[in-house]
Amino acid sequence: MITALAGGVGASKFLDGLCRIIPPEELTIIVNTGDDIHMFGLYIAPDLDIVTYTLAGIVNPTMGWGIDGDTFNCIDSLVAYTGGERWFNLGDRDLATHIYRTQLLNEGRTLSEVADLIRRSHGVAARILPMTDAHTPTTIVSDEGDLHFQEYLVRRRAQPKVMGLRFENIGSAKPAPGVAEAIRQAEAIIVCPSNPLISIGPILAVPGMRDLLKQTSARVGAISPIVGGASLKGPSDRMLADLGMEVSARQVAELYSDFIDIFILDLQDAELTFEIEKIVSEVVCTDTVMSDGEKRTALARATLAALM
Ligand code: FO1
Repeated sequence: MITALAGGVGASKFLDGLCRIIPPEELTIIVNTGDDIHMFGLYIAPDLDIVTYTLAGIVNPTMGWGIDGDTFNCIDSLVAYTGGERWFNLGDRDLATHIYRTQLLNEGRTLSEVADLIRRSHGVAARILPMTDAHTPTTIVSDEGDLHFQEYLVRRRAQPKVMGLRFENIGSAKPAPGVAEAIRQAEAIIVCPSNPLISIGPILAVPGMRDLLKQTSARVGAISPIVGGASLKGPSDRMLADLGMEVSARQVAELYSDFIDIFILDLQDAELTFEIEKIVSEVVCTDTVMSDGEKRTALARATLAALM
């Protein structure tokens, strides 16, 4: 059994590769829900949906989120009513997921129950768990004031300077059902190449999570989302710099150094191997840039070979 910690787009590409080389029913994915947001009365869970749609083979391949070929009629009509701008693109078919999820949550089902129903109806064999059933949205403390993560990332295109992060309500959150067991019982645990601050960070901030990762007998490996001093996708590099951290794979390794056994970094960063070996017991250097399907599976193979 393999357990993965995942954010959105980068993680999903890796997980797609992984599911092509192992039986997907042997995989449990613990997903960040700090990006979750209420909009138009609906509960939107972007990373859960990105992982589900990618593994179902229906994600928009250009954007890495949303459903391929989706249309945007409903959101355009909604925006016309409210007189606002269409800054968050909820597609018509994607909206069905949010309506279904919200209806079930309103009926008293938990986020983990709903995530399971949704992934099963899309024929996804891997188990997909939210990190917690509580709503713990990420707030970006910025030079423009406090912003919900999606407002910072999508509406303001990651332009505001990040001065701090807050994971709301995290202190009282519990790991979702199945999360602790998936970490304790795994043969190997993989931290996907996701933003260490706002994708993996919220998962690690759920009380008890870091201790579970430190105590598991499984080997834990993390893949760097920073390559050559820049993030491949998203604002990880800018956020690290804004928060006074080094923009490097070494910095990512340091953020995880208390619970990982292996750090996987890109060939472009090979010269950092020696430095990272001072903080993590094993360092593996391989091609981590997943520019096509073959590279996704190659990275998954290299990661498993290092871990098992
Ligand atoms: N990202 C964007 O950059 N623009 C969007 O309009 C947008 C809409 C959207 C709708 C549903 C969904 O599940 C994800 C969506 N994303 C969008 C992606 C999302 O903002 C982030 O990439 C993730 O939260 C980070 O993993």
